[in-house]
Amino acid sequence: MKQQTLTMQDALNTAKMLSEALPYLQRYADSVVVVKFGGNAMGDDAAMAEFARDIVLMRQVGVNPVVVHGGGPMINDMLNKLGIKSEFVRGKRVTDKATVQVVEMILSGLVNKRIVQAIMDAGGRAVGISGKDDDLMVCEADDPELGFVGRPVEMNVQVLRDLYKAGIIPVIAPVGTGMADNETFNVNGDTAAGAIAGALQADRLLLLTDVQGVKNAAGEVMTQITPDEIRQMTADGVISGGMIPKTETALLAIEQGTRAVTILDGRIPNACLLELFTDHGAGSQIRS
Ligand code: X2W
Repeated sequence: MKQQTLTMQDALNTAKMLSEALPYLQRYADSVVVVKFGGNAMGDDAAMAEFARDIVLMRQVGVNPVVVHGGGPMINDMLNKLGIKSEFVRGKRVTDKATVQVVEMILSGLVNKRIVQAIMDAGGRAVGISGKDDDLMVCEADDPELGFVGRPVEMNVQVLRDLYKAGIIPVIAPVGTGMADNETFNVNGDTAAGAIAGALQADRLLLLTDVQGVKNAAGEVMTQITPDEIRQMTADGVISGGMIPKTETALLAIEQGTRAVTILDGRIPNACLLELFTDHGAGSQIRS
């Protein structure tokens, strides 16, 4: 007899939950889901392990997850240690030559490999790359005021298809290459995730962050929003600050063919599963 760690009621609930997930599992079989994992959503090792389990579970049930990560807080820590000052203009880090080297080191090295390892530890297969690999994300300078901040202008996403078709979960650091030789660009993680989701015509883009979602003028989280509502709320100043790059990314990804974008709190346990496989959903879903 199996050792009993659950009560009968808990076990029944688990079985019922799995059964209720069937229509969602069927709906998302073979779909492409781009998940942006922001530095603020990463948390401690336990939270990282849980995120990795969710991603591996998605893969196990036939979804093709593509992970794009951030790492802003980790870049800040290293810049502080090195005594390099850093500032943000309109949500993007002003990036000089010394800063872009630290950004690449932290994103492509430390953060990317931490996520790859967590996925491997959860029993999945993952390969970590940046936007430089196979010219995945070719950029131009976004704005002369920002230095080496990139705006993706050409996406070559075949490498991602090759990886997920082989059962491998791609994990992407938002560092881009340029048109000229030997250029490196720092790309905002949300921007990179939107460009990748758009180029892949992904079924879903999940932007995991540390806020509950998009709030209306009364401060309530809106569960469903259309692109037109987003535009209106931005013009009215209801959407502001750090939410702007996220909603802009969402609109761009939808314009390019992503079916729906969800902005959700990555600190909620099993946020991705809640959103994809339950009646409840999570955060704010943007779709036409
Ligand atoms: C970001 C890249 C990392 C990022 C930066 O330097 O912080 C720009 O601002 P989160 O954790 O998703 O914020 N790049 C241009 O986006 O990280």
